[in-house]
Amino acid sequence: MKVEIKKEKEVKHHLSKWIREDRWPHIWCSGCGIGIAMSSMLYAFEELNLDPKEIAIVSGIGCSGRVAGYVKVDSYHTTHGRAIPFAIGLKIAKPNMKVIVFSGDGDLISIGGNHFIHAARRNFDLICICVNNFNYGMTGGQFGPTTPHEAITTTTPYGNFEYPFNLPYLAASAGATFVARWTVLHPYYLRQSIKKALRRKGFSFIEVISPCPTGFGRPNKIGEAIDEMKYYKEKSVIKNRVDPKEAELSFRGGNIIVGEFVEIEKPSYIEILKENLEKIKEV
Ligand SMILES: Cc1ncc(C[n+]2csc(CCOP(=O)(O)OP(=O)(O)O)c2C)c(N)n1
Ligand code: SF4
Repeated sequence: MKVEIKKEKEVKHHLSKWIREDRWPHIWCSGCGIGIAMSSMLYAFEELNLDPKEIAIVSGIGCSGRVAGYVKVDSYHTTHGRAIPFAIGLKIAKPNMKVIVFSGDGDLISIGGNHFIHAARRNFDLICICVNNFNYGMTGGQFGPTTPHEAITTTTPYGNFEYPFNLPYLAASAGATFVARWTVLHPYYLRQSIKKALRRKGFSFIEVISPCPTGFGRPNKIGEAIDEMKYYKEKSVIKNRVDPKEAELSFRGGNIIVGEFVEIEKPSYIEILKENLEKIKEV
């Protein structure tokens, strides 16, 4: 029997419908976790049988922010820290679209932190996926608001003396109605949480803990990306519905608590907006 071997260019990836292949190769370092976070989202689209025309992705600047450019849907690579306000404008103009903000911890929580807390407070209808690699990967591994205490970065060569945010706790206390955390070693659960977020209203926040072997793993002697993945395997504990205040995240021997922590119903911003516009019309 003659076996026909397809040329490399003829072999299509089963997610190719969702990828702008003309942008390949991507910029990510080998062992970076952003690709797993992105493909988990693409599998979620595929499994929900979504129409690419009903999705928009907005990113800020950074390695994680490159996702907007790689996914074949309406996408916007905005300025640093401004993905959320851009996405808010888009969702108000196109309320039937599923608007996803996909960006890094520095982009969303440092320069974009103010937008983040107010979007959560308003229960604005967005899905916010935050790749947390504990540093500013793209610009050379500086420390940021999620860098663990005592961690070494290019700007904290003697150890970070600040304390980091616990992102699920921040999101929940600001008002987010769906809050989850997974590592990139949990792609199945991550995909399920993204699917859940795609089916609901209001502000959904999903933190994805991801290795940045270049900016964070190396200076902190974690080893290669595979060693960080082994750490996730040994230390991750799934605790769904735990109070996010108790969701520990340790890089010095403690645990990484993952799971879906918050899922509550509250009127979403778009619902309230529509209701109020109707009231004004009656006046
Ligand atoms: C106004 C402004 N300030 C600073 C920068 C430089 N800058 C680009 S990306 C980045 C940080 C990105 O970090 P993060 O969001 O954690 O993403 P990562 O690269 O780790 O995925 C910074 C500070 C910029 N582009 N614009
Ligand atoms: S610098 Fe870090 S976050 Fe950026 S692509 Fe490399 S591993 Fe990924």
